[in-house]
Amino acid sequence: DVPQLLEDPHEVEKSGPLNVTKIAQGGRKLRKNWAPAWVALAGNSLVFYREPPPPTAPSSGWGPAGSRPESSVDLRGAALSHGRHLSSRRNVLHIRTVPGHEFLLQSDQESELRAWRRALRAVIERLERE
Ligand code: I3S
Repeated sequence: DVPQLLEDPHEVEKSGPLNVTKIAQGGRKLRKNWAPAWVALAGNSLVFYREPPPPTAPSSGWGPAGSRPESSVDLRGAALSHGRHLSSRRNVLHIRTVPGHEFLLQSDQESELRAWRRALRAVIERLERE
């Protein structure tokens, strides 16, 4: 389902390119498949797009109007951890959601990954207080 956030770009807290792989689905381990993605953090969701938005798109960070996210996950109750034990790549972040979906996010830019970690932590903590 397309997040209602598409209509409310003000809720986008962060977006940008990351390398992503899903490593578990519903608690079941998956084979890694690293791929570049355009990732947006908005509301209580982390949304994955295959392509970045075109330069003509509003600066909200979303893909083109009506573009479909590849997938999205609910961050309510999610756990964040350093992913260094799960990958040989540098600057890796591990996310585990309540239903047991697990992702690794990676950037070659340490500052970028740190910014994502901060932003994700802030959203997860806000959801805990709600
Ligand atoms: O955790 P793993 O199994 O060492 O992850 C590596 C593998 O998934 C590998 O794929 P194949 O084993 O299917 O060839 C990937 O190419 C690597 O990128 C994975 O390791 P890193 O350390 O890059 O997450």
